[in-house]
Amino acid sequence: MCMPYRKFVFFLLVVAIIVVATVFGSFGQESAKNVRIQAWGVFENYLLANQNHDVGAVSSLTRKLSDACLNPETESECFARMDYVVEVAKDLKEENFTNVWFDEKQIILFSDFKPDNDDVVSRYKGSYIFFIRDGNGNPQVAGLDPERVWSFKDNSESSGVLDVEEQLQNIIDDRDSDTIPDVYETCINPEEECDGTNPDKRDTDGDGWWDGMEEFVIN
Ligand SMILES: [Ca+2]
Ligand SMILES: [Ca+2]
Repeated sequence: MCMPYRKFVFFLLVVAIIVVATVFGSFGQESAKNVRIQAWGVFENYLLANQNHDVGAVSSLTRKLSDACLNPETESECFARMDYVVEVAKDLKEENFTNVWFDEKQIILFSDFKPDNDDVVSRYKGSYIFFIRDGNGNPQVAGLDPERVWSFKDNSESSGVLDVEEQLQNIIDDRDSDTIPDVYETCINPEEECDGTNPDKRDTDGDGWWDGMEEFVIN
């Protein structure tokens, strides 16, 4: 029995929507993947340039060269800074940087935050690499946070409300994806330092830089 004409048109429409959604979805994924690969490549070259004390290469791969590297008289300090960068970054691995946020101005690569608890403190650890795009859109290394730690004192016994896992989750939840957890933007905990930025707005002041970029890189 033939499919009625209307049903057939409806069927075609559904197929078309699925195809378009799949194609656009894969473009989006591919784009994020490409940004991640490109940014990591820049970071690797940046580390190599630091390792080789290649001031020219570091300058082209980073947003801002250290003042010590602008003056030949402070070359030893410049090289010491380069060695420090290599030292703190040497254990970072590409396969851990599975996450990327990006727009036309900035890129953030970051690892999943993982629990790292001992008997006294509960905490999450993760790593960030910050990039700023140059005039051609190419990433330049702008900041490195190899071991970001979010920690808290377990108060599940006194509060009786949240267990440790829930408290951990609360301390890393970042609903506007700007690298500043909600608790540091909403100021709900008087014992914590607080930014007072908008937890639902990535770029609170509207200047194009995400709040986390401003706090950890730009300023
Ligand atoms: Ca946030
Ligand atoms: Ca901003």
